[in-house]
Amino acid sequence: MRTKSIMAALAVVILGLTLAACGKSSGNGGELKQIAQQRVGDYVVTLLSDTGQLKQGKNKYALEFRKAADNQLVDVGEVKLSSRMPMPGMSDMTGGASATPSGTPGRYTVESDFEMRGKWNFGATFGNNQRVMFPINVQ
Ligand SMILES: [Cu+2]
Repeated sequence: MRTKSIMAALAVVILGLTLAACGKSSGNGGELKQIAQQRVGDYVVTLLSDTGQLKQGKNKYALEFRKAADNQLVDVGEVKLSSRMPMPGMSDMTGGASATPSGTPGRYTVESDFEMRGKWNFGATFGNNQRVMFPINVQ
């Protein structure tokens, strides 16, 4: 009787540890959901996050560059970001945004701050001065 309940408790602990381990690995190159995608010249540029959404405030997510021809990740050198929200009757609101190489060529880690919910224009300049612009709905 007692042994059984100890075994049951152990099983719960082991299951918990397994789930925790899975949760950790998925945050780093695991299952990411697409937020938005644009084709620019020979590139397909994709924004990805754990949830597939961006929320008000600070966000950490991924920006990927692939060659359209073979869908393989491709390094594009330095990536510069701009994050602006058009405000009626006022100058645009801007949000800080930076992209750093993630260690996987073609994949960058983005940190940005969206002060308000609503529609933002999220832009990236990369490679040979190519530009991509994503209209994003921040939740
Ligand atoms: Cu605003």
